[in-house]
Amino acid sequence: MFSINKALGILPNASEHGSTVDHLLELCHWFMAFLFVGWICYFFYTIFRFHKSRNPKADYHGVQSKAAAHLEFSVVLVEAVLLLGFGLPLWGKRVTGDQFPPETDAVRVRAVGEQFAWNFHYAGADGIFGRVHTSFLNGSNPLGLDPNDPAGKDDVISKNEMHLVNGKPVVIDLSSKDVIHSFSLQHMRMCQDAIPGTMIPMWFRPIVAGEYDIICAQLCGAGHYAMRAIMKVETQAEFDAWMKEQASLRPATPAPAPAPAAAPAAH
Ligand SMILES: [Cu+2]
Repeated sequence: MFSINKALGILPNASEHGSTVDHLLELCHWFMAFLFVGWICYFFYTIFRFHKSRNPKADYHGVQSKAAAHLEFSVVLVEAVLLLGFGLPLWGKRVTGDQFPPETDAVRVRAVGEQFAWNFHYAGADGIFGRVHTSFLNGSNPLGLDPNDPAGKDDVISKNEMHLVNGKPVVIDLSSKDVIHSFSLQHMRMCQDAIPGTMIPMWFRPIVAGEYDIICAQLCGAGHYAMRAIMKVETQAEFDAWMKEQASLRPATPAPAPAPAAAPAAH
């Protein structure tokens, strides 16, 4: 069957829930197409019907028929069904706590946006995220990992590259270091604003292995166009190998923050 989504160039879906989002999009597009054609026909009808030559004298009674009101009500009804019957339940599944997969079954990632890159933080072999604090932030410690926290010793930090396991759910805790960004995973049918000072969880299950784009969907500054990262969906073995490689590349402890500049000497 002809699909408006496809005609508009929707990217292939790679997540478990994505087909339900596509279904809703397709319904909305058909409804919009129907309204568009309807309104255009009505527009031309009014041009013809209320032309000056057909109505030389103004009619002070106006339209008596209730057809327009009934039509408007039907449009509102269809929109309410789309929103309450399809949209809200889909949204609820992604944001309500009891729908999230158990932590032990999921890949857990912290994603932190900054002008203009995405940082990813994995808990490493011990499964515990090291403590982070803004006071530890510097060029070689982009997430402010506390060098004194033993839980953080094996953590994996990656820039502009997120790895996921095919078929395994992922829980991403999303945040930002500076301004509002938006973490957009078009193939996964996921998009969430990254807001400084907050940690927003999102989850999905990737079901098609491959390499996908992660883009920033919020105009966040002059380099916004280049704020792009890669998402690799791979087998558990490939994922474990990548983790091992990243852990071996990481220096034992992040470099300490540079000492504050010395006060100028008094004369
Ligand atoms: Cu951005």
